[in-house]
Amino acid sequence: MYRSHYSKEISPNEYNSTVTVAGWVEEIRNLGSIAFLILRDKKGTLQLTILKKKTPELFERFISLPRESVISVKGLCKENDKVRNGYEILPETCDVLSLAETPLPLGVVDKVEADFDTRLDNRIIDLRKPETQAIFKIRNTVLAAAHEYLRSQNFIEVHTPKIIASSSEGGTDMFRVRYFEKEAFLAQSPQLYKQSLMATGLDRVYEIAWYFRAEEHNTRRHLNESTAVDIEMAFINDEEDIMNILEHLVHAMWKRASECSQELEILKKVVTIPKLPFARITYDEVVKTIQQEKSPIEWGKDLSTEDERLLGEIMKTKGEDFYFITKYPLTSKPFYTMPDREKYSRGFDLECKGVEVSSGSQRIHDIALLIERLKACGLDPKDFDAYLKAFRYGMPPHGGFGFGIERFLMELLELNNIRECILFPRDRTRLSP
Ligand code: AMO
Repeated sequence: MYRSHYSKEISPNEYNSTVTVAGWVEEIRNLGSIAFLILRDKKGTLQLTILKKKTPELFERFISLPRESVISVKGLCKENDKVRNGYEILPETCDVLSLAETPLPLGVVDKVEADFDTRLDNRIIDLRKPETQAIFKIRNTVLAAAHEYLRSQNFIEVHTPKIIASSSEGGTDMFRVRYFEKEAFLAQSPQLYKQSLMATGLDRVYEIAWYFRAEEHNTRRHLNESTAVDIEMAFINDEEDIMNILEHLVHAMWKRASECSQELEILKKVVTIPKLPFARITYDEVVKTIQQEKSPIEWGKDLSTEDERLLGEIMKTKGEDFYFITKYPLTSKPFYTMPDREKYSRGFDLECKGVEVSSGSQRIHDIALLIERLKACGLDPKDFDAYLKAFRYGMPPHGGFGFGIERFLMELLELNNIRECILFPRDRTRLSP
């Protein structure tokens, strides 16, 4: 193997023995008779120290290596308390595994920050930066926490089709695809399938997957391809049962993130674990509160970005970073949402510091009411035949939520742009890399 140890896994036991390390050449400092090469791997960096007198041929090879080339080096590991890791490696042999071209389109350790588009255009190099990698390491950790929490609550993981025949969230922002002789769409949500599963006896399911939205607007918090944690559960009393799972899920993910001390240090962030339960505020209360702050919102309309921001500030003064907005008007929620007292619904959103991170609801499980609501929303029940079938032969009361992973990470790490939280973002103008 080209590597026996990662940089951060060399312990004092290895001092005075031969190790093999491998990675990218981050920096070379040539002081004439001695050169220092900083080698970077997944765990961090280490120092190679090359003495010209001792290994003249190796010295020449090292100082001419272009930055970001990939090498594997075998050498003696020596204790040195002047070096950051407490050790340095004195190379004996070096395999150059790949030479990097010059100039680099983007520096990895440059002091001057490149603009965001240059970073995204060269994402492979951008992802070599410890601060970019830290986001994806935290992402990996919080998703592990999500799987663990949901499984501990008896949810089973499922995977539903992403090429679908009808829309669940409204037709305008669907990507159309040609499916042989028919027209199909890319899924905006697993909505219709996760609900259908409630008719099978698999009464708690979750899915972590990709979704596609052809939203035209290019904002700092929208993606055209994003990932989400979705759940659906049956035999609920009302939406409160769903909100309870959601707040505990968020708490478990947030808590696990707070334990990523190395990554948080790299990102210079502190994550404070929110207290449970999260505040609940009804839509009516929200409208009243923000109208007092001169918002032009009309009852029945969805909150604008500015309304959400305003509410976020008000809730902050009350010490609430997370809060549910409950009892939305029926008109502002999708057809499958359970109505409540005439004009209201059992739909809710979870907000974090003025940004929606999740929405969910109790659903309609009575087929007659479902057909009525489809028609009231201007939809043709015939287009939903396959979905409606699930309601004809015994469907328990149920509900669920969708929780955007990139939105969550953006808020968790207080990042300015949602594109930071996805490896290769897709937006209105970006389809590559
Ligand atoms: P909704 O449309 O509110 O609900 O989406 C759920 C969550 O997904 C995230 N999200 C997005 N993230 C990035 N870019 C986008 N364009 C984008 N659109 C949505 C948000 C949002 O809160 N079927 C329902 C969920 C349910 O009721 O179970 C749905 O899709 O974090």
